[in-house]
Amino acid sequence: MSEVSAVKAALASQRIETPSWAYGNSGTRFKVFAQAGVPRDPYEKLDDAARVQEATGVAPVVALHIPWDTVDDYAGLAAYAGERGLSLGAINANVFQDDAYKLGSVTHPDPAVRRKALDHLLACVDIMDATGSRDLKLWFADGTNYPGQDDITARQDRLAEALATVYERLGDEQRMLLEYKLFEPAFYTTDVPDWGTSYAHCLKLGPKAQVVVDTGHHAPGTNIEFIVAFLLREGKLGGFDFNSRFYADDDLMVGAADPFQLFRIMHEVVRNGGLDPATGVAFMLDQSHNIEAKIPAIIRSVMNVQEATAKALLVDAGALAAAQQAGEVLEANAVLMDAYNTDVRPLLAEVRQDMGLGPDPMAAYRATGHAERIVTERVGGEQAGWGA
Ligand code: PSV
Ligand code: MN
Repeated sequence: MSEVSAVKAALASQRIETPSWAYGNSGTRFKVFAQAGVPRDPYEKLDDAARVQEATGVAPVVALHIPWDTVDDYAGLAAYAGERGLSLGAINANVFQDDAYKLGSVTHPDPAVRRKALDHLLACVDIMDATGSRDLKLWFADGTNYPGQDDITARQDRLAEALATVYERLGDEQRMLLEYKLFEPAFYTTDVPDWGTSYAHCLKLGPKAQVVVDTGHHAPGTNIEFIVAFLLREGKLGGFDFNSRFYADDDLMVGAADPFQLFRIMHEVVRNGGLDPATGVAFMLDQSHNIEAKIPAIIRSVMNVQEATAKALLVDAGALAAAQQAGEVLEANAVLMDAYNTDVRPLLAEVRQDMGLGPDPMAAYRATGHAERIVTERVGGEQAGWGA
């Protein structure tokens, strides 16, 4: 296999998981703007996800958020996905939208609230059994707003206890991905604020517990690619929640704010073997399309991840290693920049054509007429969105 064909093969086999909630309405805490044609239930979200897959060929997995995607029959939902060439991905637990969770969920001082949260997490594993999902994604809004509000150490103990119980419930092929986030909605302490906290809990739990890196969940200036390299080296990177940020947790399209950072992250992924499906790194999107059309925004995001991946694959690893070994700082940097500055769009167009797809996913989607159809067909009912 020539080098170019190896790059093309890697690009064709990459899998990017799209989030069900990105197909529904979302907004800021000031306003949720409704869009015509938005799905009204999880089935219509899958219909839209199928269009993303049809246009890109690399997005056949859809993550669910429970209870936003509650249905009576999860095996039936998985079958519905299968009929559309999709499968169901990470089950995202939601223990942050109930009044009971005002002071926390699994770290709440009241054991009854902790039990309620734990029961939800265990119910999510039941759903995974029905959908065939591999990953349980855990993000906790838990934390405190004021110094003295609660005991920081006791909250870590409660968290560890809940995680251990869920870990025990996981099947052999199932994993738990523990997401961290610096702040919001808690503003003083957050119980899982950073990768180190997540890593420490995952390490204690065992091999089925892995860290998930949401690219929007760090302090400004944080070197995310270092975190990625470290976690991959330790075999503890479960996956990404990709999105872009300018300020806080903006949830904008991945690669929109800083495509160079996305390239640097993907370079560490490639350098450390994370593109190999055997490592289990899940390339998930976690985005909200508040003002832009949702399906094209998701297609654009998939393309942005592909472009960063293609550039990372084009890094001349031999030349880079030689320059690094020789201490040739400028040469090493130039090797990376050469790859980053390559226009990979023609290469990706070829990859798509080799897969029997149109060269331009945005144009391919536009040509289907799906955008117009859903506006006329999806009338009545309640649009999906946060909490729906
Ligand atoms: C929290 O900000 C987060 O990144 C978690 O992944 C949630 O599950 C997701 O956003 C959707 O609200
Ligand atoms: Mn996330």
